[in-house]
Amino acid sequence: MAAVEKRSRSEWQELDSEHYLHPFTDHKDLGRKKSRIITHADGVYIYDADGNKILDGMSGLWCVNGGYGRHELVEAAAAQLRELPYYNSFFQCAHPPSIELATRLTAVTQPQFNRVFYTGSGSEAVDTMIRIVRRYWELLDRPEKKVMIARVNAYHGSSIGGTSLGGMKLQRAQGGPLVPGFEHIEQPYWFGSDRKMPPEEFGRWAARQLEKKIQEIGVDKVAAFVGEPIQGAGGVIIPPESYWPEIQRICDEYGILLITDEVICGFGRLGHWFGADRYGVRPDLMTFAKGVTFGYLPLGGVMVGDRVADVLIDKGGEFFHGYTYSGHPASCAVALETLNIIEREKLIERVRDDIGPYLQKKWAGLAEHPIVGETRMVGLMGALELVRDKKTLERFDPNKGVGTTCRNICVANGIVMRAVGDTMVAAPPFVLTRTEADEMIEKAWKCLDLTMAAARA
Ligand code: PXG
Repeated sequence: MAAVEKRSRSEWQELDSEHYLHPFTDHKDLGRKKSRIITHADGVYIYDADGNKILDGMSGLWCVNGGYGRHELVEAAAAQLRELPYYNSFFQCAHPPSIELATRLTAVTQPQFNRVFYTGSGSEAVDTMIRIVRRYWELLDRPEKKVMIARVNAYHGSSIGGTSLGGMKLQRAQGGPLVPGFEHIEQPYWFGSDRKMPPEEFGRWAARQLEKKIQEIGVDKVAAFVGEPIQGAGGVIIPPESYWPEIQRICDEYGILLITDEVICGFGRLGHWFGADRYGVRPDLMTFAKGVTFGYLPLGGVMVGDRVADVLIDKGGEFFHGYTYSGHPASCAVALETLNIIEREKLIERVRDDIGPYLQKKWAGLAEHPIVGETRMVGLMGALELVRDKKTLERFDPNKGVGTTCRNICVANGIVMRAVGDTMVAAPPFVLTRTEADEMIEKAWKCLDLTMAAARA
């Protein structure tokens, strides 16, 4: 028996407007336009209450990497809910799914990772990571080492910790004061720079902003550097190849912790298990969520490297931190089956060697479009820069909201892409076929035409 009432689209829209506060939403605006009600999904397609079929070029919200309609995941959840729907892992208890998953996670991560702390989401993973980092330096009798350095335009979640660590200007401007102890350096966004340096030189320059910041603050006060391997919500900022090796060098030289926030990049998005693997860095901690369950149930966590775990365990006593849903049995069972699917269907190899390169090539072809100033894509994570003038790369007037227009045109024409300002981003499921990739590119081209017409009108 379905627990969810069947209603008409307009009834749902009315109830939605009256009762539901959505994430990151202007409700006065939404009240006028009404929500698009998504009712079901299959493969790489979602369907709305009017029966429109839309290719989900964003994998939900960067998470449904295995596509919709995965019966194995439904069965894994149902079986676990029957066996043991919930028990906590406080008070010296544990249960098989959380233990099995911990073991599997340490096998797919770099060798320094032998332990995991579970959370219910990416934001909770980030908060957990912040508390672990602070605790680590306290236990080493360096309590003054508290400052964590992140990047401008980084997204690390919406908890007060994630908001403070993150570099999203508008988000940070609301509801202060923020948590102290976070500093921000420039992001490795070559297209967004004055482009006077060649990309590789720019990458080294951007990385050296970390060194400059450490020297400015004093290494005695710096705890860690945190970055998304590729910034996702910030607009798929793909760093030049020179960037991460230089970040690694600086973290090593100054002895600070290196942390990658793998909430989007983790579990295959870049054609490697983790973004850190793609860029050849050795993080001390990694935060994850989203793709670990293909988004079918909420789960997040922090992989804790030996350097940190050994100190926490040997010297730390009780760590006063944890969540009711840390290691939820059904979420862990779904994550285990997700890992099975990734391995059985060789989805990471598929992103790296097959559908990734195929889509990348087609995506690069969109650079021919008159309002596209740059295209970029690694694995299945890409962006298009919309520009007013293709020759000078001058952007549209930001007040015109051309990116938002393009996003709306995309959805109306059967494809989900997300707009970050005038940067269009895409991150389709790993199971995307070549035919579906062709469809994605055809639709994107058509939507760019329509956007150009709208922007010039
Ligand atoms: N870190 C990173 C790198 C993320 O991308 C979080 C932490 C927080 O995860 P939770 O599970 O608490 O949402 C994220 C989440 C967007 C968008 O519009 C991106 C995210 C969330 C919502 C919207 O691109 N990323």
